[in-house]
Amino acid sequence: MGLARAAAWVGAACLCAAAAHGAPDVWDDAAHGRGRLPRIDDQLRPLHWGQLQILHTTDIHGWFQGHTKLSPPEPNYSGDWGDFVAFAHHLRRRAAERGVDLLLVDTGDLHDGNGLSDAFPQVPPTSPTYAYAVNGHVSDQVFALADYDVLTIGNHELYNFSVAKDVYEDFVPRWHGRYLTSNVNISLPDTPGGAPRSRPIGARWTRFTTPHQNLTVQAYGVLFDFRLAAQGITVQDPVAMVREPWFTESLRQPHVDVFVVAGHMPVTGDPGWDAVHAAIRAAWPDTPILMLAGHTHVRDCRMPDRRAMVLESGRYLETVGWMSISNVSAPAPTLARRYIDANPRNFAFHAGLAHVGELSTARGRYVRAVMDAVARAWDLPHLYGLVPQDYFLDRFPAHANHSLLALLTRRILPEIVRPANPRHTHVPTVVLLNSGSQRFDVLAGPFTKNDQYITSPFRDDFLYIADVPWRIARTLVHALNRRGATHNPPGPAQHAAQGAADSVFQRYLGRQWAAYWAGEARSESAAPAATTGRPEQARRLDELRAQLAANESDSPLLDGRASLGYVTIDACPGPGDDTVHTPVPFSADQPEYVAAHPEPPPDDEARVDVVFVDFILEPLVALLNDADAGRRYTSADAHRWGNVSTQWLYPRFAAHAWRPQDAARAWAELDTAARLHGYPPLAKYDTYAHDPYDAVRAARAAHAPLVFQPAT
Ligand SMILES: *[C@@H]1O[C@H](CO)[C@@H](O)[C@H](O)[C@H]1NC(C)=O
Ligand SMILES: *[C@@H]1O[C@H](CO)[C@@H](O)[C@H](O)[C@H]1NC(C)=O
Ligand SMILES: *[C@@H]1O[C@H](CO)[C@@H](O)[C@H](O)[C@H]1NC(C)=O
Ligand SMILES: *[C@@H]1O[C@H](CO)[C@@H](O)[C@H](O)[C@H]1NC(C)=O
Ligand SMILES: *[C@@H]1O[C@H](CO)[C@@H](O)[C@H](O)[C@H]1NC(C)=O
Ligand SMILES: *[C@@H]1O[C@H](CO)[C@@H](O)[C@H](O)[C@H]1NC(C)=O
Ligand SMILES: *[C@@H]1O[C@H](CO)[C@@H](O)[C@H](O)[C@H]1NC(C)=O
Ligand SMILES: CC(=O)N[C@H]1CO[C@H](CO)[C@@H](O)[C@@H]1O
Ligand SMILES: [Zn+2]
Repeated sequence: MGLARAAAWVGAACLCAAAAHGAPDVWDDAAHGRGRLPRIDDQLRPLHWGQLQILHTTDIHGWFQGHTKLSPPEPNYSGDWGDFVAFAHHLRRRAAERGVDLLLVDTGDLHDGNGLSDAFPQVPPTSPTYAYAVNGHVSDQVFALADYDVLTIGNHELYNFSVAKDVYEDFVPRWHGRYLTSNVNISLPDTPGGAPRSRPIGARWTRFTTPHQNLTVQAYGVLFDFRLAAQGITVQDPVAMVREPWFTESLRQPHVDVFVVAGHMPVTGDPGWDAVHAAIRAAWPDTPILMLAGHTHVRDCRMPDRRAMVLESGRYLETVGWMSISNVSAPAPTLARRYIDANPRNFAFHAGLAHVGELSTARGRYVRAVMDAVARAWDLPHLYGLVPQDYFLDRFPAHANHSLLALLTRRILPEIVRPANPRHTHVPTVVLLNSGSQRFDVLAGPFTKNDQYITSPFRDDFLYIADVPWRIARTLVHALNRRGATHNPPGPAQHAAQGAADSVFQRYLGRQWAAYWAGEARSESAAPAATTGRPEQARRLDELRAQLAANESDSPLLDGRASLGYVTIDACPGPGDDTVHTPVPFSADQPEYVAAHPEPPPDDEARVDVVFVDFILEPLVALLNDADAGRRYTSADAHRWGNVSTQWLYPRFAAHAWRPQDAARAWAELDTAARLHGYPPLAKYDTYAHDPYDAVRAARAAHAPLVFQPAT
């Protein structure tokens, strides 16, 4: 019903989009075949089945169409929502065959980060579909084509009141009491024009019985102590929530077999989980507590006691988490977890299918058709250009050729932002950008409107302050970086909250990389583990960074080693990742602010224009006043720097430097890179001059028979 309504609306949007764009360049992933299958020699670790298992997703952020780029490790995450729906279907069937139970749990942040959730067309308030023109309205309906058992809300559902209201009115009802918000309320009038009344967005808690094992499950949904919600939303600190009378009362039940808590809270470093765990334990000393976490985008797990586990399952539909428990009522139940790489090959393996072709289901294909229709209606495949090589957010140091920050400072800021104002022809300019404005790698291959939403979703305009002496202007980027993360600039709430979550994710990557190199050092020298103290790890890491910076095209880690991906170190027993990987290289050398300086540098006393993203206006004015005793700066000195915003940097640069006529060269480079990483060669580009992705389809077909090598 809801979907039909959305479909009608999408249809209407389709007409406007087609009319507005004439005959655009289009890159149609759907028509060209989806992402590539993973390497066939990967070793996979099976799932442990118990009496009750949970399939967990979190922080999908709109990535329902999966990862379609060819650069490693993206093919690991090429599964889309259709594949996931099919996977869940096969697992439910397997569970039924075994007479055990499977629950699907999601822990929020369903949108913000991908075109399918964010690129909805703007409509005027008079339009009948105005209420649905909010982030996530349509993609939530795509999500709801999977049948979840327990869900909860994320902070991204709460920054904008219209979005939260849409979740409350349109999304929560379809879950019939299984969408749980134990500590999040929304204020709305009961009747139009009435006084607003605060009430939980979902149910506070629920109980149900599983169909096969007849287990009584009691469930809650908790958000971390989030302070930046829109007005009209109240989030109660979980530490206070567990002292509420309703919570204590909910624990006075005659019988519970298992507690399931869905929480948009990180496994590590947040007091929320310990509060919830302790409160349940006080009333139920022996009952298993299964906790599903989110928010920091990492894979992480720990066991607060031997009958409790808390699991966080990554982000962006890269990871599907698995938690299982057997001997539920025994004194020592067995708990297990797995992080599944979200691709059709791994899904087929875990579903016990002989062939990836058996994964697909009618519902899965329907899901894909719906997503393709939405994507086309919203013009997401619109092709801006072909990116000739990979540019990474944090795989290389910021000065390396494959660093996205280097691309920004060397090309995009000077060639796109600087010329946006004719002043640049007679006044030298310094252009300042915060690296947090970049949300994802820019990878080789097609750069579409969808990629615009992925890489640079925030819209920040550029301002400038004129007549700043060069000797002052040239120090600004260092001064901004010195202020560091402890002084988050005022600005859109997402910037600050996201910055904190991102740094946890970066530490997660950095740890894998450091541990990997410490391990390499050990095995190569056959030295005992004693040499692996932190300083040693740090030294190896520095060596490696230097090595990578000296010759980026070297991939010391790839010859004969496992494919790139997550190598999670968590606090639960045994290895967690379902695929044996080599960690993705990581460099911590990523300044928070970068600058494009005038070339050649002007004289010290020359006057320059300082151009910067609008939300750092306040700190920038403060820094200028600190540095320049000769002038009093105020925000009134700042003016708009032309028609350019962070959202449009890549499309404009693509039009200027990445035109599709470079496709042949780009394709050849992609092919070389893919072969370096262990893929079979692609077909020659000229065979596919009009349809390079045909080659992907061919490569995919060649991989179709699965050869699994179970890990030992
Ligand atoms: C919330 O979202 C709506 C719909 O997209 C938009 O019109 C509005 O400006 C947003 N509000 C804020 C405060 O960003
Ligand atoms: C949430 O709503 C309930 C029910 O209306 C109310 O009793 C409670 O005080 C509210 N909590 C907060 C934190 O506003
Ligand atoms: C299911 O469990 C409940 C309570 O644990 C029990 O009362 C009931 O008899 C059980 N039903 C079946 C069919 O075993
Ligand atoms: C369940 O418990 C029994 C006896 O307590 C034990 O033999 C068995 O190995 C356990 N099963 C699992 C999967 O832990
Ligand atoms: C980086 O790119 C520049 C310009 O293309 C080139 O001259 C230089 O050799 C490259 N450096 C490395 C380390 O590849
Ligand atoms: C960098 O690596 C490439 C490919 O392995 C090699 O051909 C080249 O000689 C290396 N350059 C340096 C400076 O080591
Ligand atoms: C500003 O830039 C955007 C994006 O490139 C473009 O669509 C729009 O027409 C421009 N507006 C003006 C007034 O030039
Ligand atoms: C399981 C899986 O998807 N493996 C792929 C991950 O990405 C690497 C590239 O580093 C591929 O080679 C693997 O096949
Ligand atoms: Zn998130």
